[in-house]
Amino acid sequence: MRHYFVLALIWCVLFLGCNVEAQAGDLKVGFYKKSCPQAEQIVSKVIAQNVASNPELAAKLIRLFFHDCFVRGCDASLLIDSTANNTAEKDAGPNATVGGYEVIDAIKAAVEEACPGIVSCADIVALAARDSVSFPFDKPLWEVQTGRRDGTVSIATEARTNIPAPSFNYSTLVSSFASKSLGVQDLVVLSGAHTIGIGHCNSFSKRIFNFTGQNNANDIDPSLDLTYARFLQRTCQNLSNNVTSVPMDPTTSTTFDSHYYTNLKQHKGLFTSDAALLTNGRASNLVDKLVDDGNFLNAFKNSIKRMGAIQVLTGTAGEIRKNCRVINS
Ligand code: HEM
Ligand SMILES: *[C@@H]1O[C@H](CO)[C@@H](O)[C@H](O)[C@H]1NC(C)=O
Ligand SMILES: *[C@@H]1O[C@H](CO)[C@@H](O)[C@H](O)[C@H]1NC(C)=O
Ligand SMILES: *[C@@H]1O[C@H](CO)[C@@H](O)[C@H](O)[C@H]1NC(C)=O
Ligand SMILES: *[C@@H]1O[C@H](CO)[C@@H](O)[C@H](O)[C@H]1NC(C)=O
Ligand SMILES: *[C@@H]1O[C@H](CO)[C@@H](O)[C@H](O)[C@H]1NC(C)=O
Ligand SMILES: CC(=O)N[C@H]1CO[C@H](CO)[C@@H](O)[C@@H]1O
Repeated sequence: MRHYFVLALIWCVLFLGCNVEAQAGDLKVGFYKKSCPQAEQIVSKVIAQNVASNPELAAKLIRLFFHDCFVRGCDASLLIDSTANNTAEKDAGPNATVGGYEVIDAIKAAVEEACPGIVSCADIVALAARDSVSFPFDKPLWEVQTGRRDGTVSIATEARTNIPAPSFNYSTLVSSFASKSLGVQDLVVLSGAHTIGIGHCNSFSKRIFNFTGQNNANDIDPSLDLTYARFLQRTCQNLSNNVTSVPMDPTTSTTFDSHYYTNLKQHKGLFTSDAALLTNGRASNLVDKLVDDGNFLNAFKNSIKRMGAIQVLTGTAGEIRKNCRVINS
């Protein structure tokens, strides 16, 4: 008896087989092969229809996946609407600029029509992120494991405490990712998603207008390229501007490539959290390697798979939501 316990414990420690990742192993590629063979095709079709006319959607959807996974795991809790009694994750500050919910609804409607009650919203989010980012490449950039089930809890304050802020430094970023069983490599690689999409001025304006509390046009974060900082100042105008946005990768803002790392090395990372990746030797070495496009895309495959397995609900846990915005009654 005791023997088995010790063996189980060793298994647990060696393979992180206990607790948080206990069910991650239950995910697999092609989970719906028998139960809903058209599922993945439907997702990619609806995504193609939407992304073709709206390339910015890819950034929205991969960010949606990240914000979902970092709060209660990848369980589509971010999709749940607030009710009279509950302020949900999507209505928390960090989610203020998350988008793409309508496209998830459209996919869910199409999938429900083909196979009612089979495909989880959480899996749709994971597939939609992959397919939207991959669309310009005409081939899937990474493999998506499926078999996630949907959570039944969504609490705004949990988004505030679990989503890393753009003001985070290296050590707070590392602990944020560690709390989701992700390492330094994952942090540096997944931050590369900032190769697409936009950031609003108020996410970085302290760096260009009020870095040390002087609140003047020369109070600029010294880790920021000065010419770039001046450009950002002209674009943003003032410290409280929350309407203007800038591309995070100024040169190739809709192309999913390794250019994020090139920018970083030129001190043009937009957020403190981006610049922070150069403040640690190990992370900075990784940045050097990831400047190579092939290295980046390969590493991204692994890290996004790990992100997609955070605290997943599988088997009979959770539910398959009928409407991604509402917990089944
Ligand atoms: C490392 C910690 C991270 C921090 C602090 C962070 C923070 C932010 C912030 C503040 C924005 C801009 C929001 C706005 O102003 O509208 C943003 C945008 C974005 N983030 Fe992150 N992020 C992080 C990691 C990630 C990860 C892991 C992914 C995906 C794998 C990701 C994907 C994106 C994308 C694609 C956008 C652009 C969204 C759009 O264009 O609407 N981020 N992030
Ligand atoms: C809100 O809470 C009240 C009292 O606890 C309950 O009667 C009501 O059914 C709840 N409404 C919803 C929409 O959950
Ligand atoms: C990082 O930020 C945390 C929280 O704001 C702070 O306590 C810590 O001193 C900072 N670390 C460094 C190295 O600046
Ligand atoms: C500038 O930064 C200082 C120190 O962080 C802060 O006390 C002050 O409120 C900021 N100024 C404005 C206008 O937000
Ligand atoms: C800051 O700049 C934005 C964009 O130009 C503008 O909408 C806003 O009114 C300005 N706010 C202040 C306080 O000047
Ligand atoms: C921007 O800031 C203004 C003034 O502080 C606020 O009323 C408004 O709700 C904010 N808008 C967004 C999109 O956060
Ligand atoms: C899309 C969405 O629901 N955004 C919400 C995020 O949270 C803010 C509050 O901080 C709401 O105002 C937004 O509506």
